[in-house]
Amino acid sequence: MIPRLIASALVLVTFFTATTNGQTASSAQPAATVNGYEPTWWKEAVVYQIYPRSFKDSNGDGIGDIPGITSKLDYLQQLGVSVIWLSPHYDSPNADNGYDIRDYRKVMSEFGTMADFDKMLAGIKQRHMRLIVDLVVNHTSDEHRWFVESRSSKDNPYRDFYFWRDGKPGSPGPDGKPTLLPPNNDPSFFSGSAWQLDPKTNQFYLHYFAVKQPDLNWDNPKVREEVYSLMRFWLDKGVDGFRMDVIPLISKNPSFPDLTPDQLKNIGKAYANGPHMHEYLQEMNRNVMAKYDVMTVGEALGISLEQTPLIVGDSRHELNMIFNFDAVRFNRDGLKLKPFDLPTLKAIYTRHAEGLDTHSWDTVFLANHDNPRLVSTFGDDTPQFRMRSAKLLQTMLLTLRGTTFLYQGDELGMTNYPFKSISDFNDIEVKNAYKAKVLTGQIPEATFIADLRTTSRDNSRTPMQWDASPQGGFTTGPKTWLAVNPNYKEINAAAQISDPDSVYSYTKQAIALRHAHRAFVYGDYKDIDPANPSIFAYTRKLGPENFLVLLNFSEAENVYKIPGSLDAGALVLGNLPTSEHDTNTLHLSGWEARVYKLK
Ligand code: TEU
Ligand code: CA
Repeated sequence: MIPRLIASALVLVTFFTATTNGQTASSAQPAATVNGYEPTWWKEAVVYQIYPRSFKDSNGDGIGDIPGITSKLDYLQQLGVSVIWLSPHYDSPNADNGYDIRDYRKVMSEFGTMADFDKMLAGIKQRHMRLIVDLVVNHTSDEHRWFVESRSSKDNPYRDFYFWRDGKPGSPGPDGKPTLLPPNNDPSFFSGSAWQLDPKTNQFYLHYFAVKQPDLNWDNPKVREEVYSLMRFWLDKGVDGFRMDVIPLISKNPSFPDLTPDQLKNIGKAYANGPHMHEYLQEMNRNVMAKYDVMTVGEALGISLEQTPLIVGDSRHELNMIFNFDAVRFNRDGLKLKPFDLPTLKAIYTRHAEGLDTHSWDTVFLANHDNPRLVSTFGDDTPQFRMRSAKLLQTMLLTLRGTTFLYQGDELGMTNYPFKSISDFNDIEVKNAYKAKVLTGQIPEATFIADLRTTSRDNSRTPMQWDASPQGGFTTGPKTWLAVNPNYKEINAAAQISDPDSVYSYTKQAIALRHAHRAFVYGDYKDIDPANPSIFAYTRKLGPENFLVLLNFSEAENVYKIPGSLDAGALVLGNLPTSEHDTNTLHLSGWEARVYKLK
């Protein structure tokens, strides 16, 4: 008798001691996982990207700014977004619209003051939202103090903040003088060589992007310390994390060998994943992120799905998640769009579900400031199907596995812009390509412009369409830095906020559905009909919760028999009125989207 009592007493004691000074014990207990995932705020977040130059102008100069964003925080809160990603807001000469930073601790004068920033951040927090800012530290502006110093002389203390190399002797120039060729054949992403000769010291410096965006030398520990210090500056202000620009490119092979013909076919891959990339990301995490409750998402140009767990694996202590480019550019061939093939797109999500386990979190996005508009590229922006297909795409983005990233204006179904001539464009990538490809006669101008109407980044950078007043209510001024899409009278926020059938209202519903059901966050994902050429059908299952998402990616009616004797139960979301439920056969109209509870 006694022994059992003692035994149970013993258990009690251990339990008790465990709980009493439980703080440590229980805090030591990892939070209960959900379907194997450690629940965190940034996994459950719906992120809304703001491109500040195009969001809202508050002072009539035709350029969006921070007080303009602050004036629209209620709009974002009512939409239901939980995190705002702000594209660069720092002091910049805008060679690449802010992705060329001159001073990391100063707000761009066109966007406002630090006080404006602090007021915006406070407004975001008051509305229980969070803010992540853009960290652009693969390169700086050539007007940044560090580079101005660096280029001034070979023995300047900042010389080694960047990559300087001697050129190769080239054939004599027209004046008979020897010319210098770049150190190697590295191309820039924005056309031409990635090397620029600087007459002051007669050496070349590296710039993977524009000439005014020299790459930082992360092998120099002073550079890394400067970066960690500026990150702390913003986190200490209360910022909740970073979107990190082309972060896989930060470690270079300092001997800069020529690229092979194969590597020249995909320079993103050639420049990414250098010898110290993981070491530097781990050092950054130890020195900065580990000390704050923050979210980090890396823009992972050149990183494959297979390499992704090495960056986002929670035991790697590098980044929380990355943007892979496989889906957003699945139908892209350089400046041209390839025919849309749904099974190819669907296969990407199945590969992600199989390639990223519960310790490697994913992102879900199909649009941002570097790609054309969502509905025009993945949907159908003709008048008959624009709203329906825009809603279908929001359904997809908000029911797939990973943190959802929405881009400003897609909640309204904004479309690509009818560019007519090169003068309509602002983007340096376009202007450089025009010089490199059209003025050299490689591509006829008409073809070039026609291609860019479907692929240019400027399609997503036209000003936000707030109402039907002049300039779409983006500004009270007479002009804008980039033209407003002429369809703003039909497509604008004011017309949609109070319209229950609008793309805005539907997006709000879909966001609410995601927030209400963790199955859409942590649930298992399964494509139940991968080969179907027009229907994207997948389930999200978490414990008792089991949802079926059906998306008709064609304008044709589809009488759809759900594979695998699954029965659709109650309808929880749909972009068209329907009375169909508790059945195995559904009549899906063109671009119809439905989310059912599975029986
Ligand atoms: O983008 C990197 C990137 O992937 C794109 O530049 C892409 O290579 C290009 O559009 C080719 O089509 C990041 C920023 O998001 C982008 O806005 C900047 O221009 C770039 O880095 C340089 O900072
Ligand atoms: Ca302004």
